[in-house]
Order: sequence, then C-alpha cells, then structure tokens
Amino acid sequence: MVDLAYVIAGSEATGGAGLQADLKTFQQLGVYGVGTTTCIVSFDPKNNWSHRFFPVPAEVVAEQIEAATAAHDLDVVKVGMLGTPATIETVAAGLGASSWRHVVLDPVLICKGQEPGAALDTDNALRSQILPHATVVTPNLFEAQTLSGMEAITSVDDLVEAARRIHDLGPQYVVAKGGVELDGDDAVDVLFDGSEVTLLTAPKVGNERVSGAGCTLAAAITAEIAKGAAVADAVATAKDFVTAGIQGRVSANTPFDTVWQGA
Ligand code: PXL
Repeated sequence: MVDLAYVIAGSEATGGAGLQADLKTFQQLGVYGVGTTTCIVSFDPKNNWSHRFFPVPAEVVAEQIEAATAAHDLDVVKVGMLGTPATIETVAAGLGASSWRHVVLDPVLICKGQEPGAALDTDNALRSQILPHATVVTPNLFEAQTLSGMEAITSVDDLVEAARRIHDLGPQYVVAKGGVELDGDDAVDVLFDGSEVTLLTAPKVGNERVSGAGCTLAAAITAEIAKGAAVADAVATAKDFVTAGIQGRVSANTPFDTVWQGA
C-alpha cells in the first residue's frame, strides 16, 4: 500500500509554487498526494506578475478537509499558504479534528513580490492558531525574522538564534532557511530539534530566488515523513531534492524561474 501525504495550500496558476509544486513533489517522491485548496493566486502578466489573490470561501475549505480526511486515513499533513484569518480559523479547526503524526507548516506570510505589511493580520492568526498544531515549521529568512521577533537576521548565527526562539513557540523541529538571502557562496538552512543544531549547506545556484523552492522543500519533508523517515533524515533528503530541482529549474516568461521536481 502506497503511503499518503496530505497538503492544505493555495493554488498558484503558473504551476511553479503552491499546491501544484506540493503535489508534484509528493508524486516524484512516491507518495499518494491529497490536496485541499485554500486560495487561488493568479499572477498578473499585464502588471509585472503581481499577485492576484482569491480566497476560497471558508466553508468550501472545510468541506474539502471533510472529504479528504473521511476518504483517507491521513496522518501527515503539510500546511502552506492560507491567506486570510477566516481560512486560518477553518484550517485550525480541521487540524484539531484529527490526530496527526506530523504537521509540517510552511508559514507563508507573503509570496514573492507582495508587500510585507499586507500580511500582518494573517501573521498573527497563523502564529496563534496554526503554529500550535505544527510539529515541523519551515520559515524562510523573512518569516523567521517575523516569527522570532528579531530585528534582523544577517548571519547563520542569527538564523540559529531565530530557530531557537521559534522552537520556544511550540514546534518540535524548526527548519529556518537562509537560502540565497544570506551572504556567502552557500545556501545555508538550519535545523533545530530542541537540542541539536544541524546546518544544511549546498552551493548556491545563482543568487536569485527560485519560485516554488520553499513549497517543494516542505512538501519533500512531508513526503519523506509519510514514508516513515525520521525528521532529520527527511529534511536532509528534502534539501537534496530541492537543490536538484533548482539546478534543473524551468525558466518561463515570468521574471523568476521555477523548481523542476522531476530533475
Ligand atoms: O512561494 C510561496 C507561495 C505559496 N503558495 C502559493 C503561492 C506562493 C507564491 O507565489 O502563490 C499559492
């Protein structure tokens, strides 16, 4: 019997990020993916690929969670972009209604190009209602700064400190991603499990962020956990998987490239 993994996330219409990247990752790693759509993001090619955002009504999100969890015995879930406080409340209730072996939270506060300020109410709701369910959380640099309350993260030491502070908020495992944002030749991410710090290092592939990298990393962690891997092993495999996907990235008419999960 194939292992199953569940994802609750937003659709991203160009196919590079969000639910599309998550389900491709699950498939590539050999797990049966089940997805719930929280919102639809359609970049606007007429307006510099800015984000057009449409929230799926909260009751329809609840119905999808009901269908998915009734149809399958799911024990590992990834939570991606939620988008609004109403959706967050619904997803928190859905998470609370089942028992999970692991909840992997990619705390998407903004997607590329959005104004940081637009995310504040969502940030607070995410922190108070979703974070308590998470066993693994995968903030990028900006999200790590926001969740930890640190003024700035400019070094790997800062990133480790942020991971420690976020661990204090509840999640057992924190994967804080420096990616291309910190200086240096390597993309460094930090795993903190409450006692040990592990650095995950790979040579940077260019200096531009690649769309779908964060989604793919968290989805790959989820898939590996679904197959029975320990979290630290799942994170290491996921880092290799996303690095290969960035090396084999797909370019498009957008100003950014996207991860190719099949690389
Ligand atoms: O990359 C973060 C992200 C997650 N989920 C959705 C997105 C984006 C960024 O565009 O659109 C749906």
